[in-house]
Amino acid sequence: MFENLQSKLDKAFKTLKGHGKISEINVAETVKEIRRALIDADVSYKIAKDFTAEVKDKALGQNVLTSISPGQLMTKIVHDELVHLFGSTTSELNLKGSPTIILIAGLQGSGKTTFSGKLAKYLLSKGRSPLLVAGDVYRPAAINQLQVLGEQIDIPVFAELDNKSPVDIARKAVLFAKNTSRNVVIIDTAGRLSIDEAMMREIRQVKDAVNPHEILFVVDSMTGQDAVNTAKAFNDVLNFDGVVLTKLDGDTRGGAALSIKSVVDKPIKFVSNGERMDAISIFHPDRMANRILGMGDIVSLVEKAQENYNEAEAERLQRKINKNEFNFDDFLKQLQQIKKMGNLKDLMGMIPGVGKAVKDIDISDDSFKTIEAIIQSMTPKEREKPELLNGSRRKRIAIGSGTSVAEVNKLVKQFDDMRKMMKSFNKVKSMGFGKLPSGK
Ligand SMILES: Nc1nc2c(ncn2[C@@H]2O[C@H](COP(=O)(O)OP(=O)(O)O)[C@@H](O)[C@H]2O)c(=O)[nH]1
Ligand SMILES: [Mg+2]
Repeated sequence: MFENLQSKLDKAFKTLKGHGKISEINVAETVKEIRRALIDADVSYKIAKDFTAEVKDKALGQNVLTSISPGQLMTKIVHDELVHLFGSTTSELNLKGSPTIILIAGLQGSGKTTFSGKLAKYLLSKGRSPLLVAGDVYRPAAINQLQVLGEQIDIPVFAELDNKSPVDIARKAVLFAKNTSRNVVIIDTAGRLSIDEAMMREIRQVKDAVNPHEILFVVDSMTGQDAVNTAKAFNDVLNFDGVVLTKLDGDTRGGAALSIKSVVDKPIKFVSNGERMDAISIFHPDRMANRILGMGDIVSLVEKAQENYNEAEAERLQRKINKNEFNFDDFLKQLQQIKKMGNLKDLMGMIPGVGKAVKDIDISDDSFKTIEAIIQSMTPKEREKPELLNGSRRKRIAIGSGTSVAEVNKLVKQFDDMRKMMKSFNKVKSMGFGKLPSGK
């Protein structure tokens, strides 16, 4: 999904070079590339332009922390902006009313009938008892299609083969639902190949007749900008409640998904990614942004680094490392810092290059406990000056910390290795990870 957009954004982030702050100069090329990537994904020029203006604003003047690269920071900024574009929060279905009436609208072929089945199955799994309604009365095949789906997922279908009035069918179906204790009525409707006045009038009449609690507009995400125009036309007539994006399993470029919320100001509620009845998911803006960027791990890394960054402390450490004065106290503090950020192995894995650099140094989350115990058994002087740790002191520390001399020796050795490693990175600030290679 969105592979093309993903690789273009990725490329854009890689053009961002430089250190310290993101500036007007080093961000210009990246922003241009991001805009191009969006337009190539069939996002309208205006949305792409507004999007990149916002990204640029947010990026300018931001400090690039040493534990992340400018490209990683940019990834995070673009991620946040994508989430914003998608409407930020997950929108639930309105399931009030007894029965809850859900009207499904959209063009022919957009996936309405398939989605109606999926939604029914989904709601059944949530403990609801849905009724499907065959409101596409013009083609017998359409009614049959819904009946076949209904049978497959074990959900009743209300259909009247000889009745050509969708309004009448919808009304009767609601009554039928009440009489048979079905608490959700899902009305599938007829679509046309393009926006058509008669179709709009008809679906509007169905709406007025049954007063749905939820009107979902179904749109084929492969149709790009067209999808956005269709959405607008439907919204003008129906004032629908939410959007369903179908066929996300195809090689859709992403334009529809990215634009629709900002054009109609209605949330995307569901996405469909396949023909099977279980190919339905609730739309989560943040997860979608992660998928588009294909870099969710970097986003959380940047978040964690930003949460835990303390500039003054970083500078203090920097000076100590330069003077080779980094000691066990600092080490302990850094460990505690790292622990706050979560699972160490995961963190290491997120950082390009570092995982490899420390692969022979055994610092697992569990060994934190031992390390902490050992350091805490050292006197302040010993922590400050690891050189003091002779044989008898090590023995005392081993006893005090409930470990062995071998373990103390191992830690001292690791600490030494780490000091060397840190010095070998050209600049070290926070978290003892050192300056990272740029790129992601
Ligand atoms: N790949 C894929 N195909 C879908 C999806 N949703 C629907 N389809 C297919 O698209 C075609 C039209 O779907 P249908 O539900 O009949 O659309 P309707 O005319 O709006 O009712 C059918 O062949 C479906 O199997 C989806 O999410 N992914
Ligand atoms: Mg249909």
